[in-house]
Amino acid sequence: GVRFGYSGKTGPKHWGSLSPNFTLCSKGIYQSPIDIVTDRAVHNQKMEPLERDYTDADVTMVDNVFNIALRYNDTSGAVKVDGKRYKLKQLHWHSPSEHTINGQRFAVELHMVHFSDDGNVTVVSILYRYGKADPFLFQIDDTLAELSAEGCKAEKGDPLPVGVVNMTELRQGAHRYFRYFGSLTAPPCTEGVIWNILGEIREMTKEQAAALMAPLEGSYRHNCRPLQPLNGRTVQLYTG
Ligand code: BO1
Ligand code: ZN
Repeated sequence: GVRFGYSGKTGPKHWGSLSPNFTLCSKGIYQSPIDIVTDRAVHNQKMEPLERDYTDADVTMVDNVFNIALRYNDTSGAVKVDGKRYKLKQLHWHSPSEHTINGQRFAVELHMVHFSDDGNVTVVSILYRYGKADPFLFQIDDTLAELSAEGCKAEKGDPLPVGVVNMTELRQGAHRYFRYFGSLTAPPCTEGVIWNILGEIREMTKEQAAALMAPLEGSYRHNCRPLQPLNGRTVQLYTG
């Protein structure tokens, strides 16, 4: 495939012209990420608490060149959005955060990418600031180190086994979240993605954040797409 980047000639400004499959990256009108202005978010009484039923899951870790992802299988559980089930397919990290809140950018953003049986996508996004350690990440420390150490030995995209991860932390905390309709934040920038951004900011240490980006080549350690225009969209807010 076409190699896109985050700076220079293959950077975000050029994504739309790198491949005919990427035209939405420049021509799309409902793109992600965005700045979430909390004062303009609209309370939606019809929204429900984000119901997630992830089970402890046997996952693999893959270096996608532009991020590090955990891959889940069909039995790992799902999130329910507007009554429809979206199965967890993969999760990955961006640093610094792609979404901002009232102009504030955070250290790391976790994207949990889900698909419905009819191919629709919803992402649950969790923002992190530097602080105390995130226990979820203890479970993948060793595999991250292994991925970093492998260097040229492993083919990019070859999955490494992680084993069973406990999903308790990632099932919790959606008493308050923002929802809006946007796109994938990386090529092909496909629209129709339902974004759910948790309102509660979590913490991880600087070392944990660095470990998440360490296997990536230099320029990909800053894998955040610039903010995209809102173009009249409203951000909805659920509070418990
Ligand atoms: S993100 O969560 O908006 N940063 C994002 C960006 C790009 C993708 C996924 C999430 N890419 C897509 C690929 C599909 C693939 C899917 C799931 O990821 O375009 O081919 O099936 O891994
Ligand atoms: Zn992402």
